Amino acid sequence: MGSRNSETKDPFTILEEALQGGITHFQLREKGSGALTGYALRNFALRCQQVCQNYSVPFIVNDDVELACSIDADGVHVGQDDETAFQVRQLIGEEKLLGVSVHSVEEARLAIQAGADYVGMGPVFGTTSKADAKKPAGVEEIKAVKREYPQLPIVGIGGIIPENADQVWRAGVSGVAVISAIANAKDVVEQVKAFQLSCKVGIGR
Ligand code: 3NM
Repeated sequence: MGSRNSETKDPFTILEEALQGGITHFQLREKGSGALTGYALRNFALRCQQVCQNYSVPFIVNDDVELACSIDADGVHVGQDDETAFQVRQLIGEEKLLGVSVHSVEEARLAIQAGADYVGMGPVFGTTSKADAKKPAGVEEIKAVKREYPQLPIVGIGGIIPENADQVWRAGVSGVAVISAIANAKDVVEQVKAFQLSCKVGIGR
């Protein structure tokens, strides 16, 4: 989530409520028109980081390796078009989490070689939160990566809501990443709990 993913609510309130609801990771993704830059971005990131620390939840930065290192974030997430995962692993060292967006078994293989701790796969469903999103991929490729690399944590992303999350869990993901369904929820705490329940339903726990 970034500073502009909700038109009605302050981002720190959303983050605080999402943490109260029980999110397990937070990724700062500041993109699109009106995105913060420079000191404003750094200050926004530091405030999000502090809120996450209050709940002992890892704080991950999307794309911006320099920002992540300068504020000592817990991890970095990069796509296929960003600095290569291998370069990022060299820059951030072994301690920080490295997440890589992949779309195939081959990209997953390369991400593992580069030292990824997890991979993001999407968009599973249609999304309006990412301007350059590919077309919805469903869950077949997630299943293929899971079959090939059963130990690799996969996070599904893109258009996921509690009502469709069960099929993503069943495909074998370790987590789902969500922007709009949480940022625009009437009751953020309840929405996060609905996602937790979808996991139990989805994998029959
Ligand atoms: N990455 P929402 S889809 C940030 O396919 C992002 O890699 C995607 O937002 C990918 O939950 C996406 O609102 C947007 O659909 C996710």
